Amino acid sequence: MNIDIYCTVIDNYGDAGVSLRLARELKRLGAKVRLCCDDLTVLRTIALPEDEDAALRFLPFDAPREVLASPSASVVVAAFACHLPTTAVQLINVHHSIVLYLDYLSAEKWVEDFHGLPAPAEFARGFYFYPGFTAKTGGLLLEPQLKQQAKAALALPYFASGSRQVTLFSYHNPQVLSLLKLLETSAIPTTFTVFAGKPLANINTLLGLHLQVGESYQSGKLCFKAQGMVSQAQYDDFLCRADLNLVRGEDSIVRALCVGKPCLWQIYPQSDDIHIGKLQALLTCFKRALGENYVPALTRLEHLMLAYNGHGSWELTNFDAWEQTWQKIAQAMQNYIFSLPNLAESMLFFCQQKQEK
Ligand code: TRH
Repeated sequence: MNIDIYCTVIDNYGDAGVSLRLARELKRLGAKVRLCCDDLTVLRTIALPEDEDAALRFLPFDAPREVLASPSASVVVAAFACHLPTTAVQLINVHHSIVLYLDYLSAEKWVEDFHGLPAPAEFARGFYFYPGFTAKTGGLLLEPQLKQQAKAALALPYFASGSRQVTLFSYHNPQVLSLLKLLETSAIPTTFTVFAGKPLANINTLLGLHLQVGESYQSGKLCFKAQGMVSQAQYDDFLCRADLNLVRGEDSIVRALCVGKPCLWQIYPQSDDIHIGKLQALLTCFKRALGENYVPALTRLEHLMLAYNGHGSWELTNFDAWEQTWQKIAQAMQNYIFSLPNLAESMLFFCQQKQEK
């Protein structure tokens, strides 16, 4: 199957990140993929050189017709409501390609109803394609390698390095300060790997520092290490080795959940606090999936995540006692995540069915 994925980078890394993971998975499953992106610099910051080969090509968003037409794609993915370039639209109409409108990830219930529905406004064979947290959605990008890597990391004891290893990938977030105060009360010292860009700027603002990539700062039991951006593969590795992951956006929360370690999600902020409803929908989904026994702990986690996102107060006082419970629910959440469909497999299956009709 020849698949073209179109992606525009609005801000940050998530749009390119998800498109890249999807492209890589489709390639692994035997498709020939072209990833057309309007910011190849962002894409190549998080990709590995070996990602690009005969089966996966990175192209500019407005790639020329002679390139796109040889051969023309049988499936076109328009990621995150991007407007397809004119050349792509013309070729889709000539070849009656299937068009999938890949949407943002959400655990809201309505996603199940809209996943796979025809979207005939623009093209004869256009469909909405929703990632999600239930078997009735397209599922998540869960490649077998990450599953193996996460399981191997979980077999090692927590705090193996002698301190709590925390990855910090956030937007501007004053609530990080409340978390630091809590961690100062822990019996175990904490080392933060703070990623460059918004997370590092946030820590510098909150602590009145001028920390640069490569530098460290120690304050009591807390140590901060400023880390440059790495490839997705290396970031996954950081997540697997950490004891606590502070993540943001849709792609890093999925990776953190896969890893099966405690995590806090700073969800991408939207107007009218729409994102808060989405955050609660995720916790509701886990309560439904994991059952009654997990509801009290998941409710505590929900309060913690809400507080981390600036909604509600920090009720937690004994971090160390809570952390043990947290480690157990993180593993239960991982088991559930691993039971979900692989988005790339769902996509190929969906397209094969549509092609047979
Ligand atoms: O970068 P993000 O904030 O992306 C966000 C959201 O996706 C949001 O929906 C979107 O609309 C907005 O951008 C514009 O967070 P996210 O989704 O977690 O994506 C981060 C990507 O960056 C993910 O693929 C992991 C990757 N990454 C690396 O490859 N290397 C790194 O060093 C780090 C810290 C991240």
